[in-house]
Formats: sequence, C-alpha cells, structure tokens
Amino acid sequence: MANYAIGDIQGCFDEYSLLLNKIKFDSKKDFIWLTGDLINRGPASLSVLKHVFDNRKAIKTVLGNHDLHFLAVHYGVRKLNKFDTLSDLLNFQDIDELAKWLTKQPLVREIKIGKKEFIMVHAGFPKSATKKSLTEVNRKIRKAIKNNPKKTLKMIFDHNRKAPKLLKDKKSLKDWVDWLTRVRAVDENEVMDLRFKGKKSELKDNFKAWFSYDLKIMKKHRSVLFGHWAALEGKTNIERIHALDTGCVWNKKLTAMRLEDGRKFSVNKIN
Ligand SMILES: [Mn+2]
Repeated sequence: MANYAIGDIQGCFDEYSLLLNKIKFDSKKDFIWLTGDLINRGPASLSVLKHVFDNRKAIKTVLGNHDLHFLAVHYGVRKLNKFDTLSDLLNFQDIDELAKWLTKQPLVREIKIGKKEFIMVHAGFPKSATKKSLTEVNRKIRKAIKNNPKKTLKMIFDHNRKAPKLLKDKKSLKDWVDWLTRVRAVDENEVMDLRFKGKKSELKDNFKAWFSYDLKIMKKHRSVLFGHWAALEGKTNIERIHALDTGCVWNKKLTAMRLEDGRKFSVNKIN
C-alpha cells in the first residue's frame, strides 16, 4: 500500500496510464492524490476525467483553474477559448454526472501519512494562511459552488470586478480562489501578478514565488504539495514544499511522488 501525489495531467491520458503502470498502481491498495488541472490543453480530457471518476475511492483531486474553467463552460457562464481542448468532454452523453461530481471536489486537501501531514492545493496560498483559515475558506467555496454553481463560477471568473463580499481576513472568495488555483508571483503586500507564468529567475523586482515567503503554515511534520507552475520543472529549492507540475502537456513529463518516502517517478511526454 502506498500514496502517490501526481501533478497536472491536463488531458495527457497516455502518459497518465504509463505512470500508473510504472508505479504499479493498485486501486484496491494504493491511493493517488492529484494536484488538479486534470483536463484541458492535452488531447484526452474525457479519458482522464472518466478514469478518475471511475476510481474515485482511490483517486482524489483538488480543483485547478482549468477544471473550474471547464465547469464554467459547462454551466454556460464562460465560452470556450481557442486553446481549449474540451470538446470530447462537453459532448459526452453523461457529462452532467461528471460535472456534478467535479463541483464537489475541494480546493484544499489535508493528507495524513503516519506522523506526516501534507497540505495539497493546485496553485498556492498567502503566507499568512493557517490550516484553520484554509479549511474554513475551502468549506465556504465548496458550499457556494454547491448551492449556486452558476453564480459562484461567474463570480470566480469575473476578473474585471472586485468581488465585494470580504471575509474576516479581508479577502473575498474570488481572491481566495485566485490564490488557491492561479497564483505564482506575489509581492510583499500579498498582491498577485496573475499574468506571470515564467521561471523563478524571470520574476520582476518586487515579486517572489508565493512559496518563497516565510509561510505560517509550515511546521516540522507538515509538507506542501502543489501543481500549476510548469516552468518550475518540479523544483522549489525549499524543503518540504513540493512542486509537482512537470509540464507533461508542454512536452516535458508527468511526475508522481510517493508520499511515504518522497521518491519521485516520471514518464516523458509521448510525441
Ligand atoms: Mn493550473
């Protein structure tokens, strides 16, 4: 029995299958934890989502920005853009069931392996975040999506308007969704540069990687797992903060980390 965290699959079903073979995944004994962005940009979003759904007792995910974008298109509050590869999914006869299941997935997960504890998100969180605040925010976002998926998804993707309703920590639910599913570069005042997608070495003057700050959440037995930032190529150079998106959809590789011992397994993108 083992637990594996796997980075962004983005519709790369063949590489995902190869990786599961490589780690000899057994859905009766093992657990897989996905960093989100299961779909989009790659060729086989439907196959990935079906596999995860069919194995949902053993395979768990957090939501990423592409998963939320798909839901927004499905619920009719966003349009497809020219780089999207979501048609197989949107045209699938049982898509309602898959979409409904996806709306129930969290944005933050806590994984316990013996004495070790892992916090998993798709993109990141503010340096001031605590386990308590992340749990609370995760609960609020899930509740909002469940109660009114259309309205909530519309609010999440309304990038021009500052969402008015602020939570106790002065961030709105939209701010929090941006932190959890989109953040990379952040300045000292917790302002995000959401356009930045480059390497750490390309960050502008006042901006640092969100995980380069002294994160309040970090404790001795606690680690962080995230995806989303392919340009990091799996490296943060910070102990117990693990970047798992190794850019499979960008012709690099798909990576799994065994949580019991930290060993990494990768497969290259098949061309
Ligand atoms: Mn992403």
